[in-house]
Amino acid sequence: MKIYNKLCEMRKKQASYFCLIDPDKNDIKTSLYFAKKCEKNGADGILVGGSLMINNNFEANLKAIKENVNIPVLIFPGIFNFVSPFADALLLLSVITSRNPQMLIGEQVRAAPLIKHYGLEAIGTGYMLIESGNNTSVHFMSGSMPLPRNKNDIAVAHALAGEYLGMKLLYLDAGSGAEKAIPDEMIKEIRKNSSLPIFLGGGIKTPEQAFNKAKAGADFIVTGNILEKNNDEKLIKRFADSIHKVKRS
Ligand code: 1GP
Repeated sequence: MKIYNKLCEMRKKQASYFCLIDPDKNDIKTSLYFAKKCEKNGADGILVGGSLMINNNFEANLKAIKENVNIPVLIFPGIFNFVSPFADALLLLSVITSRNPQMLIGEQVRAAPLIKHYGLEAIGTGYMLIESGNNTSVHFMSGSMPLPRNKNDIAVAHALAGEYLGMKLLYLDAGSGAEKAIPDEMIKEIRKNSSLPIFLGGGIKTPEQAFNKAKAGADFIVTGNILEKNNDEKLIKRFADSIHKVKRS
């Protein structure tokens, strides 16, 4: 089954939990250890990626993770050279809140021939960057102004535009290490107006917060920083359990 279809099946049952691993911050041994802990403690999938590629560690990390866990492993690319066959699929992000053509279509054009070469499943993703109280790496690196966090109508218009343009899912992101996560009200408004699967991350610090974001309508909750800062298996389990409480059927 294609991973996109699997994600659609997963969202029909309950909200899901994805852990983000940034290969620039981990060597292979650490990434692998962490990915296994995530799987063991109830995570439903792993995202691998980041804003930069400093250590040239990406593909080796990805391959090690993919070969050692059974949950979906998705590439979450900052730039076009995050393309590798050692994943179940790649979220082909277009930063639809941006007005920077490089992030809207330029990076995707660079990535496309390699995606075809590898026969990798690419999932067209409308990536929405939401203001989060601080300047995160993705704000700066994408050269984009984030969408104001209190403008639900503008957020809905972007989500609709993404859907009408044929994007297959939305990724709502406050940016890694965001001070403030995306407001529940904004998620509810987008959920009311869009039928697309929603990934959501950035600045989520507690299982309760994750539960609220899932309850508001996000299908796949992503955490990165909070797990990097706390090497705590129990925390992974608490996140997974809280998110899984949100049933859809
Ligand atoms: C970043 O959504 C992810 O793109 C995760 O953010 O690292 O703040 O959890 P955090």
